[in-house]
Amino acid sequence: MMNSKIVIGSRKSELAMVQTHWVKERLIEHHRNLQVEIVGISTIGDKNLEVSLQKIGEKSVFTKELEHALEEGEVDLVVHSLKDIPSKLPHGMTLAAICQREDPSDVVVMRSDISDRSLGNLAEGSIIGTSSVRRTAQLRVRFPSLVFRSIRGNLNTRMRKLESGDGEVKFSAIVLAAAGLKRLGWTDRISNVLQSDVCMHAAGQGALAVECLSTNTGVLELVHCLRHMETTLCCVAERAVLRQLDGGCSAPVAVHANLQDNQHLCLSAGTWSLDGQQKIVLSDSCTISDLNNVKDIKEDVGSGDVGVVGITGVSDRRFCDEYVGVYAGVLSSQMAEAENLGDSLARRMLEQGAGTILSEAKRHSALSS
Ligand code: DPM
Repeated sequence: MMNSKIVIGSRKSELAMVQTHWVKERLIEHHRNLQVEIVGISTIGDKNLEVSLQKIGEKSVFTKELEHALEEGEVDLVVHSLKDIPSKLPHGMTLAAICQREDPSDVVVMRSDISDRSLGNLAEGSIIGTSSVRRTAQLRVRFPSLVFRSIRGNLNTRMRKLESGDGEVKFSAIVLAAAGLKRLGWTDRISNVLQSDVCMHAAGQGALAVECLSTNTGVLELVHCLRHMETTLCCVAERAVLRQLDGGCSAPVAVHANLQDNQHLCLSAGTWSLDGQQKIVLSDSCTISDLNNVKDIKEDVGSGDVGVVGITGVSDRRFCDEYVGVYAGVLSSQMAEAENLGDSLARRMLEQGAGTILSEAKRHSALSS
């Protein structure tokens, strides 16, 4: 073993730390002698708790400082929620692994004293907390009598604001990603799961990603054990839509991909005006070739104890192949198919006017938030 210590960078929120520890545990399971240190780093998204995401306006609100630490060599890899990672990565960065996805759905958490209610039977004018224009646009049309208000802060803060209010504002419910609640052990607070016909999720929602310098073949090799083929293909298609539509974390773009029979990749994607009145939602699917021959995504590099530094085949082209920022490994041709599916679906959306809906939505949300 050459170098058996790695440093992982993470945001400091409880959710980010739980996610990073999960990755650390999986790595130690696969590489018994590995020593892992975790370093907490604050991001703009964490520092500006009172300003809405749209106003900060940066696509990389949650990732910039972590990437800086990678560039400076302060950390070897960083762990993020994939949905917080822009579809265009800064030059020199790669997503070395996308882990098996948790439930990607959005869920409703009702305030404790009205936990038996649902969005459909709340009093007119009840306030629902979410800062996501994607969620607001989709839910406004379905529940026109409810009022949607921004709520910021990490999950713990939001749960507190739900129970005790936020200044003058008294929320009846908040909308969150199922994955975050599950990881924090708050599954029992979920009142309703929103199916994709009610609220489609964000690109990459529910999946964790490991980012590193694309030249760091040691880390690319080390994290192979974390890669999950089905999740990776779905997320490449979803991210391709986001990139093609030029949506960031503050755009009303939603998606849903799944792989059926280990062969058919099905993708739906939509964009909405902020009031939800205008929308373009399309679906398509493609066949992913030879997936049964790629039995195990982990097979393309050695398993067991590996050194962090030192790998053969560095000049091999496969180490450079990237799809929407995601490192391909042995899956290059399949990832290209997934990426094409997302690209072509988004191009059809643009032909039908998605560009106008999106630029209007972005202009309005920048003004109002
Ligand atoms: C992004 C959005 C939100 C986060 C926008 C969106 C939600 C903001 C809000 C891009 N990142 O989804 O339309 O609700 O005000 C975030 C969460 C997770 C990752 C929390 C959540 C955990 C789940 C996961 C915040 N990022 O969405 O409830 O791993 O996907």
